[in-house]
Amino acid sequence: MTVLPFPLAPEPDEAEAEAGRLLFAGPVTFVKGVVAMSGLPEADRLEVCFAGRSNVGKSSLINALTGRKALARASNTPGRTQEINFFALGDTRYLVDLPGYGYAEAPVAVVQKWQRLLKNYLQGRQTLRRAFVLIDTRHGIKAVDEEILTMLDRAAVTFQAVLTKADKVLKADRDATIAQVQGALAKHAAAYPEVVVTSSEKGDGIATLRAIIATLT
Ligand SMILES: Nc1nc2c(ncn2[C@@H]2O[C@H](COP(=O)(O)OP(=O)(O)OP(=O)(O)O)[C@@H](O)[C@H]2O)c(=O)[nH]1
Ligand SMILES: [Mg+2]
Repeated sequence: MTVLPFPLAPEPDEAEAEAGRLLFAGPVTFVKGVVAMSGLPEADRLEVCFAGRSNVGKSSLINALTGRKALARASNTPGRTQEINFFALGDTRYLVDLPGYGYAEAPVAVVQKWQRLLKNYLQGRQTLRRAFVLIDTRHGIKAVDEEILTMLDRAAVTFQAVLTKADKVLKADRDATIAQVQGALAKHAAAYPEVVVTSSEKGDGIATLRAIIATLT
């Protein structure tokens, strides 16, 4: 059997799944919404962030992970998240909900401001341990995603591809997107070599992602 590079992340073992379950069953609190690099909370703990095109499902995924319906503001209106939102997971980790990229419907000056902040954050945050880059299972990796992935390579920030909204596609289409994503990741030095397929709606991949976050050191 040939082993594909960038395989799907394996199911967590019992200990990893339990670590994830316990971490996310504990307290999660909104810390602050940040609009400028000067507003970032002190870099005093491990941090993971959720990046991706506008409307890909970043805020929904944070809600699914934490089991809270409206911790992060999710909406059908693209461009919903306009700040960098910090959530404290216990006192050991920050979860960071980012504004989407590739969204063209807001005034240009406003969009440029978020995009600059987003890029400065992704390139300049010492404690950022992993960036989860969300990819819509219906669409795969697009040019705007490539731009961010290349930036993460240059900044040497490890990123992991997370497919979202898996409930919206048939298995054959899902498999085609997985293959497209695997091919695209092969060109990126900073790509973590496992892909996670999720549905915030149905719960697919949520236990796996919790375990990944809980076992990061
Ligand atoms: N069916 C389905 N819909 C989803 C899923 N995840 C998110 N959505 C929907 O997709 C839309 C966008 O979700 P958000 O979580 O707000 O997306 P976002 O990436 O935070 O968007 P911005 O903050 O605007 O960049 C909402 O209508 C969600 O209900 C999923 O797993 N399955
Ligand atoms: Mg959002």
